[in-house]
Amino acid sequence: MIIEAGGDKMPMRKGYSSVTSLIISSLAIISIMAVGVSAQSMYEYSDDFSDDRVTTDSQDHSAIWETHPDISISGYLMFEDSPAASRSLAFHKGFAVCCWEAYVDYSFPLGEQQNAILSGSLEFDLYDMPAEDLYLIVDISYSDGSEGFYEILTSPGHYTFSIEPGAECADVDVKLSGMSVFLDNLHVELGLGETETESASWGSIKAIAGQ
Ligand SMILES: [Ca+2]
Repeated sequence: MIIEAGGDKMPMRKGYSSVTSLIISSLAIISIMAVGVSAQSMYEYSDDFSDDRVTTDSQDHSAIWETHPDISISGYLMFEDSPAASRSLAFHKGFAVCCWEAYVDYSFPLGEQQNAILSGSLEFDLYDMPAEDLYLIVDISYSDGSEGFYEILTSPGHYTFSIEPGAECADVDVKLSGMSVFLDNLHVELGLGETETESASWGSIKAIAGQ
């Protein structure tokens, strides 16, 4: 419309108008991209193991026993009070060397979500079982293939880990495995960017640019 108003009678105005149009189009494109970057939400997941939600919230886990089995080849889990007298997830050692660790695997955020994980944190409390060697392996990996981390914890305490995947990461896998430990107060926070930047395709950009 601006170009038409300038017409052939006003070549200078036409040139100015083209630049103006280009600027407006550019601003519109930038605003779309900015929406994708700025639209963030916080995802949080907590489990104090006061109920059995881990059985449905985790992707996979060792067998969970109500009482200690007479013998278990593989490591196993139980809901037991920690030394802090709070119901927790206990990782018990299995009989066979091949598979004595108990484990629980999560994929966050739970459920199907169209998000890009920007950053986050993983926290939990770890307690040891009396008179036993303990360890818990924390294995974090990202769905975009960016480098995760792997750490072996050998002492009780409160732990916090940073979650810093690549920009295109949709899921973070958290695998916890070990023995002779109580896990409690698991907490995950993820800063999520909506994947609206993907909708700023050439089609939508051209539509806004009026091409
Ligand atoms: Ca608890």
